[in-house]
Parts: sequence; C-alpha cells; structure tokens
Amino acid sequence: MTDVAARPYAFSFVPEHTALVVIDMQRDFLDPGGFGAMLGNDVSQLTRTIAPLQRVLAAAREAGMLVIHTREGHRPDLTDCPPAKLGRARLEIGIGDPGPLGRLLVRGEDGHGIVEELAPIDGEVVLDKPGKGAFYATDLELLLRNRDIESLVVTGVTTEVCVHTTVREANDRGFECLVLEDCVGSYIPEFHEVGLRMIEAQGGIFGWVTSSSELLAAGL
Ligand code: TIU
Repeated sequence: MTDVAARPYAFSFVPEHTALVVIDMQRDFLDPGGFGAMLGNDVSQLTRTIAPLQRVLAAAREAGMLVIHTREGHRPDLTDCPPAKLGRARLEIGIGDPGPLGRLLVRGEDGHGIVEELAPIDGEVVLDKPGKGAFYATDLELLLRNRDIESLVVTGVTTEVCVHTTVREANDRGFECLVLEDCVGSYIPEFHEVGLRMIEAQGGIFGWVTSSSELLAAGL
C-alpha cells in the first residue's frame, strides 16, 4: 500500500490495482489551431500541465502501472456525434469542419492526436470517447474490471469538463480517484480552482486532490 499526502486526507493505493488516466491531451485542446481554440479559449492555459504529466507518466511506466490515454472525438461521418453537440456554441468552424489541424475533433486527423510530449507507447490503452466522460459509450469500465483496478490517478484536460465528468462517472462506479492539480488544467483558471475544490469538499465527495510532486515523493 502506498500513502500519498492529499486533500481532504491521505490517499492510499496499491500500484498494481491503480491506473493512470490521461484525459484528452490532444492537439485539439492544447494547440492554437484546435477545437478548444475555435471555442474561443486561451489554449496557453493548458501548457503547464505537460511537464509534470511527463514526469508522472515516466514514473507510472517504471512502476508497471496500467496507463490509459483518452481522446475525445468522432467518427469521420459524425454518426456518433449527437446533433446537440454538433450545434452547440453556434460555431462558424465547429466539429467536423476543416481547421488548421484537419477536421475538428475527428478521429484520424492531426488535431485529434495526443501531443508529442505525452505520446502513448506500445502496451498502453488509447481510448476513443465521443463524450466528455471516459466511461460513456466506451469499454473503459470493462478494461478496468478485467485488470482488477480499484483506484485511478486522474490527469489531463480540462479540469471542469472532461476531467470532472470522468471523475464523477468513476466515483459512481466505485473507483477511488486521485486528481493531480498540476497535471489537470482549464482554459478558465477560476473553474480549475473551484473544480478541484468541488472534488475534495465534503470529505472527498468525488475523490482526492494532490500534486505530482507529492505523488512522486510517495514513491510511485
Ligand atoms: N471545452 C472544454 O473545456 N473541454 C472539452 O470540450 N473537452 C475536454 O475537456 N476534454
């Protein structure tokens, strides 16, 4: 059992029964030519997550932990994209339209890919998801149960959207979630801060929050 200092209290986990989940570290959310930018966001807010996430990824690989990378995006024919999502924000250039990195949020396009610094390696799971949550319309729960995973170290973007949705989904399925505050980020700093407080409030209503340095200091 590994214990890591966290809020609202120490988080205990067994590395063999824990997965590192890296949510949507795609060019579509981090690059100025991607979907996040088309929504009007300042994508530079997310850049700071890359370096600490590289260190955590290296440690998880060294420890032999299950690593899961998720990607938000859709089939080229958009049959898995709800019309409500397609129409949201009334964008001039939206999901499926050509942008500087190819068609926005479409699988196989350059923008859909994970940033080079965090590229998956052989043996890691790459999970495509059509929604914000990583459990919705995917086989994530099956993969985790098959590997006897009980805890998730959650990282990626954005804090209050795909990270929050996934943590809530995981919590309801009985998984313990530890969110790394410096490895998650939002376009809107206030939402990042409040999003983390929502997770740890009320005795850890959705999970725990700590930093990558605390996790690495605990010997991951
Ligand atoms: N817009 C925003 O903050 N996020 C997303 O649309 N997707 C993810 O969070 N991955």
